[in-house]
Order: sequence, then structure tokens, then C-alpha cells
Amino acid sequence: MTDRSGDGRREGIVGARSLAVALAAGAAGVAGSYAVAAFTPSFVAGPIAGLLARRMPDVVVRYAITVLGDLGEQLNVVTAVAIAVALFGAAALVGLAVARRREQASLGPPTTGVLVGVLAFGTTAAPLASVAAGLAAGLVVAVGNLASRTGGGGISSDRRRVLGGVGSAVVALGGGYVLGSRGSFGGDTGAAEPLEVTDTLRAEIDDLLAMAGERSLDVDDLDPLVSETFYEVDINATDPTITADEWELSVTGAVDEAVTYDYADVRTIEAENRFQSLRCVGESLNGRKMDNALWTGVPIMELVDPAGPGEECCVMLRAADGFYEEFPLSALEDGFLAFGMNGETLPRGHGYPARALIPGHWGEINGKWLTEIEVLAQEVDGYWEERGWHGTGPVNTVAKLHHQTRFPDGRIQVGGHAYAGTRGIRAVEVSTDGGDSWAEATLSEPLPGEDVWRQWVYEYDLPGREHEVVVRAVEADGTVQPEAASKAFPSGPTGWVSRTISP
Ligand SMILES: Nc1nc2c(c(=O)[nH]1)N[C@H]1C(S)=C(S)[C@@H](COP(=O)(O)O)O[C@H]1N2
Ligand SMILES: [Mo]
Repeated sequence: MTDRSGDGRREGIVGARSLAVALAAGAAGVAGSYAVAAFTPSFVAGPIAGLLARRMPDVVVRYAITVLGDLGEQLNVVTAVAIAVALFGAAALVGLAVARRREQASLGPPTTGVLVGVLAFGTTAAPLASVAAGLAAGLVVAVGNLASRTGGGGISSDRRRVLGGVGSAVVALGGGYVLGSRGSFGGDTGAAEPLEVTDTLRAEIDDLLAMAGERSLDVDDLDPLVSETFYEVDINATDPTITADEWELSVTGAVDEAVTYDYADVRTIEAENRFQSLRCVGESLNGRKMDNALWTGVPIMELVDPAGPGEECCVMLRAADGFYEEFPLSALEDGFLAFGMNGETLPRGHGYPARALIPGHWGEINGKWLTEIEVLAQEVDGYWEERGWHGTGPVNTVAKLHHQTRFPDGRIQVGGHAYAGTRGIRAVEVSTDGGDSWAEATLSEPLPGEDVWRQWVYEYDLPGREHEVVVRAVEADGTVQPEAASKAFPSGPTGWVSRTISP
């Protein structure tokens, strides 16, 4: 098969120019999808990224989580976008080939458009975003056709086709980016609508947030007691988009009678405010996946008890993104169903419309986009336990070191957050001689709550030589955080954080 179009020069079926136009069409298709879907599961790269993450060998996923962190997630999304461009590009190549075989250039755009649309729909099942993908890809081929037919000072018609195609794709990329980003980045982490609460509850929220501000230590580069940005860990690249109207939560399994609630049902229960910190089992010892917020919601047993759960061993939380985690029913008893965060509606990235909060445990059992609470008579593995992790238990105690300043008078200040789940923090001890002698750090005044981190700072004179600062937390009952160091996999990092400081 050869190319007899344009200025008659022969070109192989996947000649460089067809390839360029096809890739431009593919990129435009992805941009079209993004323009309509934004960064949601309807965006064609969303399901591909999810598939990639699930098909990846466990060791690679583990490496991505524990070593690459957020970079691993970004790599996953970039790869997914590249695959989507290649997929749509291949569809456009077929469209171009059909047009050439029939010697009818006008067949290229509709064939490309339909093929890309069908591929997008097959990937996402999202009609509108798929139509947009098809339209954008078809349009690029059409502009390429048009450009090849309009005479242009000494530029061959094939080259004009490429220029037209690539040019229009660039426009599509810009437009897609602008359209897709309208509010979607805000929407990802920001609240969709104001949180509706009683005046009493609102006043309490304001007071508690003010208290958290006042009790935060006056240290510039350290997150205050209510985190300014709260980490996110998800099994998928894109977050579910469930509205409060669609949302339902069922209590099922080994219960007297299954019960299903909608959002309005939950809101008839008297709401409360709670500070609670979360920490991810997959973070590094001195990592950044530990944060604190003020949550508004209801005690989760208010929803579970009416179903009659009996004396079973365990419970499985299931979520709208396909996530599931199992843990002892006893841990659920202090659990909370949150629909508000820091005085606002729970952001989509943190589980809108509602998420579970289980005091004292690793982050992973704090199911976001919660849809089902299944009471179980037998233990089973959750999503991460099937992948080798042991992250359903109580968090490990840690004192992190994220702040370091040197004052003009030569003194040094170090600081960070300390967290021990529901065991509580009594003290943070600092050694500036590699662990030979210890002194107590200044702690932030505790916030109300059973499961809340604290900040610490410590100031000392620069010893004039290289020295090692070591930090360890002491739990409320006097237990000193274990020194033995272990990596995040499989049950969370342990050990004392240390840092070498030069004179
Ligand atoms: N539905 C759902 N819930 C989830 C997850 C998820 O991927 N899907 N990730 C879990 C993990 S591993 C952690 S550490 C916490 C993080 O909560 P955050 O993203 O609000 O910080 O949510 C947990 N809940
Ligand atoms: Mo996690």
C-alpha cells in the first residue's frame, strides 16, 4: 500500500507524515476527552492508569509507593496519557489508510472520529467525553486535509497536511487543557459546595479551627496543627465523582437486617466535630504522608447498630472506586463517618460525599467514597493485604524532623510532628550527639481528641562540628518509640528519625 495523494510522492502506509498527522489526531482526541471529563474516571487516561497500576507486578507498585511516592503516581498518569495518544493515533492511522485506499481524503475525518470515539467509549463508558475525543481527532484530520488542498507558497501538499494537522492539534491541546482544568483542580481538592451545619456546630468548627491555629507552634516552614495541604493516597489516578444525591451507604453481611442510607438519612443524625490525624503505612519514616484535619460527621455505629451486627469478628469497608479493606469490628466502634473537613464539604479527593475515619489505625482502612459496611464472620484480606501489606492495624509511633533553622546567634532550631495514634504523645526527646544524651523538646499544647498529632521544636547551640540530631517520641504511658529501623513494607516504617547537621 502506498500513498498516491497530495503531490504524488509515494509514501509507505505508516510514512512519517501520516504518522505525524495520526499522532496529532491522537493527542487532540485525548485533549477532547480531557476537555469534557476533566481529571475524572471519564477521562480516557483514568481507566488506563488504573489498569496499569493493577497489572503492574506487586514489587513495582511497592517501589512506586515507598520510593517514588507522588512521582510514581505522576509517572503512571503520564504513561497512561501516552498510551491513550498512541491508541487514538493508531485509530487515526486506520482512518487515514481507509481514506487513501478509497482515494477519497474526505473519508479520513469521519472514520478517525468514529474509531477514536468508539475506543474512548470502550475505555471509559462516558458518552460525552468520547464524542468530544472523536470530534477533536476527526477535526485534526479534516484540517490536515484542508491544508493539503489549499495551495501554499512552495510547501508540498503533504507537508501542509502535517502542518495543518499538528497546528490544529496544538490548538486542541490548549483548548482541552483550559476547558478540562476549569475548576477541576480546585474541584479535586477543594470543596464542591459549602458544608451545611447548624449554627452551634458552625460556631464549634470556628472555635476549634481557631484553637488549632493558636496552639500551632510559631514555626514558618512546619505544617500547622491543621494541615495546610492534606496528603492523598488512592488506588486510582482519578477520583470517583459521586454526587450526594446519588450516594448510598449499605450495612450488609452478618447482620440481622441489611440497611441502606442515603445522604439525607445521614444528615438527620446529630453531627459532631473531631480532630483526627491520618498516616499512610506506605510512607517513608520521615515522609510527608501524615496529616491532621478537623472532620465533621457522625459516629459510624449510629448507622451500623440499626442493622444488628451481632458479635462478629470483622468488617469490610467497600468504596465506590473498587477499594476494600477489612479489620476488626471492635475498631469500627470508635469510627466516624465524615462528610465535612476543616469546616468545608469533604473534598472529592478525600472521599466526597463521605468517608470512614477509624481512630489510631493506618490510613488505609479509612475508606473514602464509602458505599458499604459489610459485617463479616471471618477474616479476609483487603485490597492492600492481597498485595502483601499489613496495614490494617494501629499506626506506628513517630517523631518527624521537617524543620531546621539556624539563627544569626548560632543557635539551631529543629522541629516536626509527633504521632502515636490513640496511644498519645507525652514527650518528644532530642539528642544532638547521635543518641548519647537526650533532652525534651517543647510540644504544642494538645488539641482535643483521642487521635491527634502534636508539634515539637527544640533549640540548641551549634556545637561547631558535624553532629547527628536524633528524635524519638514517648507515648502517653511512657513507652519510648522503638529504635529498630524497618522499611515501610509490609507493616509501616519504624525507627528514630535522624539528621546529620554540619557546622
Ligand atoms: N476508597 C478508597 N479509600 C481509601 C484509599 C483508596 O485508595 N480508596 N486509600 C487509603 C489509604 S492507603 C490512605 S493512607 C488513606 C488516605 O486518605 P487521604 O487520601 O484522605 O489522605 O485513605 C485510604 N482510603
Ligand atoms: Mo495508605
